[in-house]
Amino acid sequence: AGNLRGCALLETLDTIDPAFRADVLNGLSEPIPAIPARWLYDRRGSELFDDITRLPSYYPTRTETGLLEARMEEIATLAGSSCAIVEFGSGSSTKTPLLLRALSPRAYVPIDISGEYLRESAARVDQEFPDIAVHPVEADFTKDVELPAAIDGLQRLGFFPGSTIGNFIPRSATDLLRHFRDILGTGAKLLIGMDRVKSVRRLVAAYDDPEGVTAAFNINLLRRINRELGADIPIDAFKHEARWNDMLGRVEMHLVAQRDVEFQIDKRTFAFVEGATIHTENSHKYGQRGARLLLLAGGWTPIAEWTDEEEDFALILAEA
Ligand code: AVI
Repeated sequence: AGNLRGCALLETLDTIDPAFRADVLNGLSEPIPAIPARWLYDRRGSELFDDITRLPSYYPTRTETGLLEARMEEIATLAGSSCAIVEFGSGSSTKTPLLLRALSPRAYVPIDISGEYLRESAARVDQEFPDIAVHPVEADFTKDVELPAAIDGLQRLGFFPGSTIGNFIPRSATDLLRHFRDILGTGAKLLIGMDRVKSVRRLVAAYDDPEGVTAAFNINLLRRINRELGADIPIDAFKHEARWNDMLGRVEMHLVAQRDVEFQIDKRTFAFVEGATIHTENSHKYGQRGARLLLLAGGWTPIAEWTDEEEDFALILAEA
């Protein structure tokens, strides 16, 4: 029986991601409790994010896709063909086929931390574009990434759509852009999507939809903590909130305690008074000059830029 218990214990420990545990325990112990946004994306979180991208109030995805469709000829001319396209965080992107069709690159290198998503998107591209060599790389693109030798000598175009750069605080965003430059090499180009500053009403609505999908996406993090770290957070004690932080130019997602609440994670007790929050995500928005400056500070020179009529979203092409 002792052995059996030992096995069961081992199994439980096995399934705990030590990085998740450390980020949650450390993050909740900070004076301003916060958990890094990357943990929002477990299987359910990724599904909910896919649902978010189709919401009427969430304009970024359809605006960026529309831009890619409308301006692809110009983008292709400036980005150049017979290259290798390297996509950072390929996820379940529906934008990639547009780019592949217009640029007919020799190779496509999707990089994603989730092996499952990566295999799915690689298989889809493989099937639809038999002439493009697909080389998936399962990796965290914020860390060391080795590009496949098969693309040596090919002109590289990095693709970072979706305004994911906005989920990094500016200091980390410039580090990440420099890291992309190191990965891709001098002479490379980068096509990046950035969400623009707009009315607070529209910004907040994009992150607090009437359908409640973004709320479910945020709350799912608490469910994940309970399930994966054996915690006992009363889910109904927290409410999703989206806030515009004007000083820092970003929409923030928070989980706000609706009453005084106490819970345990890994034998540690956490107490939140009514109104206290767990900060779960930042989504920075950039004006035209701010976006260009961010790229320049990250080692990239902007060479062209496209926006929609309302100037809600920008696609920028830059070179290293
Ligand atoms: C992935 N990222 C660009 C999204 C954003 O808009 O910042 C994540 C998101 N969070 C809530 N809604 C969407």
